[in-house]
Amino acid sequence: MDLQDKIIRLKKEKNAVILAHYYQRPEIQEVADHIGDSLGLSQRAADTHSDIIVFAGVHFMAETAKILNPEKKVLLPDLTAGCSLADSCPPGAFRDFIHSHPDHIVLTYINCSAEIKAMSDYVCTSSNAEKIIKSLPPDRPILFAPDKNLGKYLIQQTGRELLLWDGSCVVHEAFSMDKLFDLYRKHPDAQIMAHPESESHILKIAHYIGSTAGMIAHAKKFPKDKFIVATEAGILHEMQKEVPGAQLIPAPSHEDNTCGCSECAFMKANTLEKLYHCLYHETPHIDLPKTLMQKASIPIERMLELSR
Ligand code: CIZ
Ligand code: SF4
Repeated sequence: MDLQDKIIRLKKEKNAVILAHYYQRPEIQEVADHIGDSLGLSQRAADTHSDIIVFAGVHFMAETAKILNPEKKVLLPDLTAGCSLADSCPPGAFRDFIHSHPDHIVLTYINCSAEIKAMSDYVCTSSNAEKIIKSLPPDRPILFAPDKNLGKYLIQQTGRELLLWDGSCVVHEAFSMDKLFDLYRKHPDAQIMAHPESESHILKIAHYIGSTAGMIAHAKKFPKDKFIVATEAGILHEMQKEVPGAQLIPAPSHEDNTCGCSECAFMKANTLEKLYHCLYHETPHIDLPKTLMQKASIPIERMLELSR
């Protein structure tokens, strides 16, 4: 029996659910019960009846699943699967930042630690950020963290002034404008799609800007088209399954790596072997203090309520 069959058998025996992010390795996406973006996977985590949640994603995502299911075991195949964006917002410095702006509503992108969520009034993802901002009282100033690129994009989209934390994602800042122009010159009939964590010069030339789930939905409207996709290259696996007739080209990175595209090393820390071992041994798992989970659950629940 191969590893994928063993994982599928084990998850049935243990009544476990496997949630995989679009940026996971294809062989992991293939054994998942649900594949999605941060919002979709949080929603699946909130309504699961399984005893065990295996989160094939990064640490902050598994933490969110744990906060929504404090009584359940939440496994993460590799505990070192972190996030450069979450790391760019350390709790001590963020506490000082919000204390020096006590009148501001604290809105945080879900790509942050449980400690940051516990200091927030609302959490959002790139799928629902605009909707959440539009629901906030117009007379209150808003502080947004940790992603400054998404923050700038949201200011432009909503017309609301946001006080921004200076954080970013290495993967979405790795796209090369020069290489992208060269590629576009070779494929002038392609649509450029970009994630709003990308820098503003990339967003300026994009035909479509949206979350990972948004990009897949957009591609489905043009199933025979050609797309240059500026987000983590793992998304191409599920996108190609959804639009088999489309030509998908990953946007080029300025780094000279083997794929020529931008990959998240944290997401790729999870492997099929690690997934099997973590499900078999039920470790490593996410452990958080109860009071922290209670505080962090409030802004997450508000987000889920506003995303229905
Ligand atoms: O960059 C990420 O980690 C993204 C885009 C997560 C998500 O699903 O929104
Ligand atoms: Fe974090 Fe960027 Fe990786 Fe997403 S792609 S998990 S924001 S480092």
